[in-house]
Amino acid sequence: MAKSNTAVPLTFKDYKSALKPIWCPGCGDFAVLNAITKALAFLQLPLENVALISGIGCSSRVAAYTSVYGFHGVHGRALALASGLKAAREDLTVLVAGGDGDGLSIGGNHFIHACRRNMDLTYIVMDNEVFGMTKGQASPTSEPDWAKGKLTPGGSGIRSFKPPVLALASGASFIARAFTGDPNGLARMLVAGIEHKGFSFIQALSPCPTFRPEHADWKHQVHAFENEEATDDPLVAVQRMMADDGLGTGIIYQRDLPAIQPGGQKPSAELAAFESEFEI
Ligand SMILES: Cc1ncc(C[n+]2csc(CCOP(=O)(O)OP(=O)(O)O)c2C)c(N)n1
Ligand code: SF4
Repeated sequence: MAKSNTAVPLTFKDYKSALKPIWCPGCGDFAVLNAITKALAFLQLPLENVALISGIGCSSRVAAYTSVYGFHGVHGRALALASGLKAAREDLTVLVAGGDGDGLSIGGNHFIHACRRNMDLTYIVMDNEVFGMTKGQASPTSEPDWAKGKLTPGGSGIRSFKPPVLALASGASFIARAFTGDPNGLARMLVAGIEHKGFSFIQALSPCPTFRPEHADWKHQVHAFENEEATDDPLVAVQRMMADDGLGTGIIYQRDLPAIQPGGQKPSAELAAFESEFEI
C-alpha cells in the first residue's frame, strides 16, 4: 500500500483502489463506496491507519474498491474479523461493511454481540432487502409476501425485522439510517459514526435494481425523521423506530456508553505455556 503523503490533502479519489466495481448499473452500492471515500477524505485519515473489513456478497466487494487496508472475508464473519483486528490494533480506524444477508442472516449472532460489546467499530449494512449475489433470495429484511425466487414462491411468510431496533436492544451506542440516493447525507453519517467512540451502526438503504427493481420508488418514499436530533434516550429511540415505516433517515440514537477495548494486555507467560500444550 502507498503511504499517505501528509503534506498534500487527500481527496476521495486517493481512497479508491485501481479496481473498477463490477456492480450492476444503478446498484446503490456505488454510492456507499463514494460516501466511504468522501468521509475518509473529510477526516483526512491516513490510508495506512484505516481498515475496511467485509463479508461476502455484492456489497461486501466494497473492501476491494478502496485503497485502505482491507479484508474481504468469510460470509457473515466480518464483525468477528473486525473485532479481532480492533482488539489487536486499537490505533486503526476499523470500518465494517456488507449486506443485510451477510450481517443479519448468517452474521446475525455476530451482529448482536458486536452491538453488546460496543467496540469502537463503524458498521455499514447495505440493505437491499434481498440476497443479491446469489440471485434474489429473501433476506431477514425482505417483506414476508415478497417473492421472486423459486425458494419462496408466494413469499417467505416470515416477518422482517427492523435492524435499528435490533441494534438498540443489543446495546449499540450509535444507530442511523441513510439512503444511497443521498450520498452526501450518508457520508456525513459515516463521519459522525467514525467520530463516535463505540459501536456505530448505519443501515444504508441501497437498492438492488436487478432483483428488487421496485425499490426505485424509495427515492420518493424515503423521508428524514421529523425530529432530526439524535436522542440518547432508548425509550424515545425505540418509539421513533417502531412508529417509522422503515424508510426514515437520520441519526436516530447516540449515547456515550463504555467502549470495550480488550487489546493492550500481553498474554501472560502462564497462558503461553498453556497454549504450548496444544501445539501439534
Ligand atoms: C457460508 C456461506 N453460505 C452461503 C454462501 C452463499 N452466499 C454468498 S453471498 C450470499 C448472500 C448475499 O446477500 P447480502 O449479504 O444481502 O449481499 P448482497 O449480495 O445483496 O449485496 C450468500 C447466501 C456463502 N458464500 N458462504
Ligand atoms: S445483483 Fe443487486 S446488489 Fe448485486 S450488484 Fe447487481 S444491483 Fe447490486
